[in-house]
Amino acid sequence: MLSVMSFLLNQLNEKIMETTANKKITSEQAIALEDKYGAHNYHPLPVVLSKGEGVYVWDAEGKRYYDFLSAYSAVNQGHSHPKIVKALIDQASTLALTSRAFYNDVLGEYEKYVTEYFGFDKVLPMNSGAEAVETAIKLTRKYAYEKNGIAENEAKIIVCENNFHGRTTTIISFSNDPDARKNFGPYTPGFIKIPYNDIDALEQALSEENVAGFLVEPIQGEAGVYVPDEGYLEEAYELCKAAGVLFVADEVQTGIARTGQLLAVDHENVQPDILILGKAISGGVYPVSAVLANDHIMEVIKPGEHGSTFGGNPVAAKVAMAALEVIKDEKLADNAEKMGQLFRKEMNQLIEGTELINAVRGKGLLNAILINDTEESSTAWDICIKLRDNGLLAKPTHGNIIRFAPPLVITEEQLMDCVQIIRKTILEF
Ligand code: IF1
Repeated sequence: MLSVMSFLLNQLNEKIMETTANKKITSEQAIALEDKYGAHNYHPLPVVLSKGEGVYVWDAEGKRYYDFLSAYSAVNQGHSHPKIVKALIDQASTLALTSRAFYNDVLGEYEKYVTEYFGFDKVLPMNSGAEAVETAIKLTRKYAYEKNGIAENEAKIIVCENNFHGRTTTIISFSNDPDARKNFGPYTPGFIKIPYNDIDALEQALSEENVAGFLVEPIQGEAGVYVPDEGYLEEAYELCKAAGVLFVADEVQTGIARTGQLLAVDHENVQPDILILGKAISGGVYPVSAVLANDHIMEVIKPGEHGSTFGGNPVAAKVAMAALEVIKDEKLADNAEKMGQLFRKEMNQLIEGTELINAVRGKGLLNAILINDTEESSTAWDICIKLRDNGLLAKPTHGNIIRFAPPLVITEEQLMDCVQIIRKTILEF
């Protein structure tokens, strides 16, 4: 059975190789095509990737790189993990999509698996991270009206400055990043913005009327891997509980073993009322997101009130189960913790010998180095170009921060190899 499977896969691979070999384009051509025919809503690092495996990616000319972005932490299990890819192929060739108009024979099994895995009564499956955040917002509001007696249309959700929760109209309404917001208004009302990592500000906001929830990233990713003080999440959680306000954790980026625990809130023994997951819940091979909550919360959503054509489709369900199994089987949270400690230790040593880096921060394998230059400078970008030339891919954020987030399957030997590339690049810069 397995040998038939791998024979078929090989045949398929050869077919794909043939067709791509025939139409093989250069990196230059690929960039020119995107430039001409695609919306310019991103500013990619100039590298064109055509293959990935584990911690490695290859460009169109066959040069190999370490991937130190992991598709913004979606590829925690490594590129094209065979077990996850097999789940994808098997289910896609059996039954790909039914919509939720009918039952399918995989979704229930996944729902049982994922709720037991994270310790919640129920899950609401969606596709992208932003959709899952929207779902959590709707759930938080509806719960406030139907279970907490807040008057219709009056519910407020507390959010943090410098948050990143996605790109929908409502989500950008409570962003304070001008690029994400400007000229996309009018904005959705109903949000209170407070400084991140500020318990007093939270306490103050919780004393306002009609507060339904507190939506928070356990570590702020887009803000440049900003780790709050130890105890912040637990205190925030306790304050919310005392105020009867839902604690909503956006673990789209920090979840699924990235920070050295299955969830970043696990570092502080917090069980959110609503948990938002995305990205690595699929190992990056398929868009899968999820909102988890217990019955008394989830039951406020009834048939016809929320959904998505693709949410909870059989492929997504099988892929997510495989991706979550890989996390446990390969003990990726432990590895992220160990490799993260080693990485920050090595970076701190590097910092002692250079003026170019001010600090390293992060948790597990979600880390960033702060470049000793202004946000307006191109230094971080230029360093990333040199890192690329030396075989490691990372992306700057805010002009002077470089995020380092390799797949969690990275070995110590590979990590030390990467440390050497970073050291060499920085010292030669
Ligand atoms: C882009 C950052 C990462 C997220 C959290 C929800 C979403 C995200 C905490 C939405 C998405 C992304 C998307 C990405 C850049 C990125 C990002 F730089 F903005 F902060 F990962 F580091 N909640 N994060 O981080 O999920 O709808 O994209 O599936 O290019 O916009 P999505």
